[in-house]
Amino acid sequence: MAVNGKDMDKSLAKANEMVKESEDVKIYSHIDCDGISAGAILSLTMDRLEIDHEIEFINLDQIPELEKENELTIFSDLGSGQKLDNFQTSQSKVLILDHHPPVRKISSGENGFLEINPNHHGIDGSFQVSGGGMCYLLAKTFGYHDLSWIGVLSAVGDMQNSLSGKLTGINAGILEDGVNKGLVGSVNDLAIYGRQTRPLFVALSYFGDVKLPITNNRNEAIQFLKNLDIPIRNGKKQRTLYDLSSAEKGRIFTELVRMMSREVPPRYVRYIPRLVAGDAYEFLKEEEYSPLRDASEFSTAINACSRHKNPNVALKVLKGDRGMALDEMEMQGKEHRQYLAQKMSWIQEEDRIIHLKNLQYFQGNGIKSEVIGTIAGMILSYGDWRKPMIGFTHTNDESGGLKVSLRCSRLLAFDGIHFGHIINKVAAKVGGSGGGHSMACGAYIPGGKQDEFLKLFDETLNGIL
Ligand SMILES: [Mn+2]
Repeated sequence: MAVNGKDMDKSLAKANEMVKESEDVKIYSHIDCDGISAGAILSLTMDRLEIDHEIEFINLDQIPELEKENELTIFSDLGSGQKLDNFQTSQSKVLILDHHPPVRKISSGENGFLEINPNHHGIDGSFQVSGGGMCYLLAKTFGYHDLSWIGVLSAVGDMQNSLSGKLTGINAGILEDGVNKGLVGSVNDLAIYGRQTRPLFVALSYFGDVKLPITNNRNEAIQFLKNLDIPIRNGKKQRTLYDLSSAEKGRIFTELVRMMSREVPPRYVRYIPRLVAGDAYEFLKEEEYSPLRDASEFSTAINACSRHKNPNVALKVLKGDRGMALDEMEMQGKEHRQYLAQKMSWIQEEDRIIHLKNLQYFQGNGIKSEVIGTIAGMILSYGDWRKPMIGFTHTNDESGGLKVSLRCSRLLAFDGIHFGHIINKVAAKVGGSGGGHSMACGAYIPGGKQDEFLKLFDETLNGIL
């Protein structure tokens, strides 16, 4: 389909009318970083327009009950993939602002049902605009350009910059609004997580994708910095990536590229610079060395809230609360990190990583299904980076089903493997469903189907890996 942003602008103008005409609004948004950010943009927009509204964060498989008393129901960062027959025939108007692959055809907005989705207009919803980005485009029709920073955060939270190392398409336009408002800074930097808050040697020890001597080894990381003549502290303060001069960053870049190039098969070498550097986004109104200052770290803090079913705390912080809500969010982050560390050592101490020919997996029984993906990503650095890591755990409901999560090195994705598509096919063959990104995806499968799933998955990768 041809790119037709103009048609999307027309739809956004219609959405603007729908919102203005409504006196009470119900918002359902996805319970992840993108969805919570989307909810914050909508809620701030409603506040400014003085429209009564209520907001609820839900999973993609939760189709809400129809509440007839609301004049307008908005779905953000979800809705396009859901059957909404009840809503479609109801008296209540419906607005969907989503970027996931749509199941319905493009909507005209007649009968009070308007769905706005970039995929309907030839615009890619995985890399060019997030759910929060779609909500920002609506906020922009009211002139609220200052909410653009939240649109940047949602794109980063949705990993829309993960393959190219920067925001592109509509996301780049949203970033530009943030830069013009003096709210967001964009810098090309080392792609090492923890720019503001992590001591540099700790951040380096978590540097992933390829196993290096510094991986999970802080002493080696300290030695690495010494060899490059980079001090690890500044007086009493441990230096973070944010403190480094560009010359120092340049030395780290060169050395990391050299070390990694030695570790990977020749065909991967050309992808290495993309793993080591990328654009970082900074929120200029936030305090330096706070986790809110860096988009990537902010999104982790929001994820910690959503994964432990505490999205409203993150919502408050996004809407400006830097008091109680921020304290609570920091507490939640701490608990989250403790939980992860505990589960990580349990997997390692019990040697729970099992290797098959083309993949590796662990049975994470007892791990919360919301964090099984995070754990799979972390444990990958203790396994074999050349193969995907798959984690299994039970779902929260009574069905006895399994939640499956997969993470892999970005090198496999750069090489053209899309595990989201693969997991979708394999899950369907065992009576489940799945999908997601090329290097981070998941599925739900019936209990008792784990072995069959693994066998099929392993076979599918023959000749691909
Ligand atoms: Mn999203």
